[in-house]
Amino acid sequence: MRTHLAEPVAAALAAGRPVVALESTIIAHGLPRPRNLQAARAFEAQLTELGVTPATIALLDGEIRIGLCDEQLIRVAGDDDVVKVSVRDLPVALATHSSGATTVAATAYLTARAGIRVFATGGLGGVHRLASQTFDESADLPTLALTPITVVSAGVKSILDIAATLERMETLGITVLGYGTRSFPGFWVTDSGYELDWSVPDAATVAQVMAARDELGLTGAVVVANPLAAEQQLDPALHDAALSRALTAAEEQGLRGKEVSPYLLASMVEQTGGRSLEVNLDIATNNVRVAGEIARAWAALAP
Ligand code: PSU
Ligand code: MN
Repeated sequence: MRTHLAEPVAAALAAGRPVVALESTIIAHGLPRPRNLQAARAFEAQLTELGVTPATIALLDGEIRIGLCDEQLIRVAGDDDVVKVSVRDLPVALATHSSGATTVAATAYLTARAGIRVFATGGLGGVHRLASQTFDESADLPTLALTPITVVSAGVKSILDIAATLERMETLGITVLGYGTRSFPGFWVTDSGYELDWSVPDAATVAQVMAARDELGLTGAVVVANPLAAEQQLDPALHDAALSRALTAAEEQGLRGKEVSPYLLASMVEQTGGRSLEVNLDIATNNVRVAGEIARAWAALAP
């Protein structure tokens, strides 16, 4: 078998105890070293403290790992041969015994396949600016349309075309819930300026939505959009200035495919003098907490 469930994850699933999956591309390619390893460990510790079993997802030497030990986390955070793996890369990575960090799309797919219902990330991929010319839309969206998972994010990164991403999520039948808000978050900033149709007050309501989704036999994901508190956000003026410089730099580089998102994230860190990184870590911490609460509410619902 090429899928390895870590022992604590297998035990929690068998007993119906709460489990939260964590994405690894944010660790390997979304956050700079050595903060990425500290963050990966902190996310897991945060869940353990809540009584939730963490399951960081990655590929190591051609094997699917659902839950990593500390040595394996160190590899994902530090090894240069850990590639970015989206859904279409999964079979190739397995067949060639490669190691990879999984994007939201690949994590969602593997997480649902392992019987885990909730996962946490920073921000989802989506439709890139100028996508009408480049066709650059993250595989996160079509995968979430087909995957029974609840994913907690701070919306989509403002490097993207947020309006187009929201339209695509509507088309694809992805349920989007504002967590305590009707304003769609803009990742580093609390409010993207776009309104959502639905807001839920708490984790118990998200669990009820998940149950109703199952009852209806729907295929798609539930996206829980969880904004940062206003006092934690990146100063919107700094954000806008840094973003326009990052987008210009990316265009000058002529990047394509899977390089685009990591480049823009790293460029934002540079353009904000490291401030966007601190905010990114707060975002992920905030999402991990909410995902833990949802997993607990879900476990409490199940018979
Ligand atoms: N959110 C973050 N940091 C990240 C990403 C999301 O806070 O690094 C990653 C996710 O793995 C997401 C990916 O799936 O960026 C999107 O990449 P692309 O645009 O190439 O599909
Ligand atoms: Mn892309």
